Amino acid sequence: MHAELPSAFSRTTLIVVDVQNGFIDGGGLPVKGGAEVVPVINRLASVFENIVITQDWHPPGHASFAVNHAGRSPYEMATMPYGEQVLWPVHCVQGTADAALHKDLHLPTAQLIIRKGFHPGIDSYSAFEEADRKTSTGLAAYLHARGIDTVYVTGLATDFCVAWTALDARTAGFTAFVIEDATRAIDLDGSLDKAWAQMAAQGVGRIQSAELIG
Ligand code: VGL
Ligand code: ZN
Repeated sequence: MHAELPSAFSRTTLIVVDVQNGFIDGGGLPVKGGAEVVPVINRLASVFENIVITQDWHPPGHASFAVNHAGRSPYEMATMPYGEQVLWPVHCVQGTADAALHKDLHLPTAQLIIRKGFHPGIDSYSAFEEADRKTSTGLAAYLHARGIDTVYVTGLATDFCVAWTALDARTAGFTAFVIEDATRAIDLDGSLDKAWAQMAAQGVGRIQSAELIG
């Protein structure tokens, strides 16, 4: 047996954020062009030895749903015990087709699915930490235990779950990139520009898939 040389990607993971029916046309919270990320992510997957998937996974009574706040409408702001929160249309309810991963995803080296947003009173955009900014998902410890130091973030939506995941990756000490053409945005009141500015300020790299897979 000869030792294998470590590949360029052995200390990296691809994070595939919330590529679920709920964020695709016809879903509860459709993101414009959401389905277009699937073939790009599938091509990227072929070079990654490690892939982590996230799945938005809400109970029906979740506090982020506008219907659970009397008289409130989707896309309004609400004050939660942990801070300001956008109220969303019902999406990705546990066990429904809306919460299922897109059927055309092909991710042979995916090894972990982080389900998030399952605590009824707390939203969770980030794969690392819930919106109360206290409750860890355990992802940072998992990646450290696997010897991973660099994350490439893809999926939906650029300005919410992708951005929060990339920012928290930096806070947890990882090198982090967002692969822009493998994401699509919701873009509420300038949220996309704001997210890119915040990510740039925290050292998140902004790259295109062609830089990794030519
Ligand atoms: C997301 C809003 C609510 C996302 C999830 O995946 O970006 N956005 N839940
Ligand atoms: Zn959600």
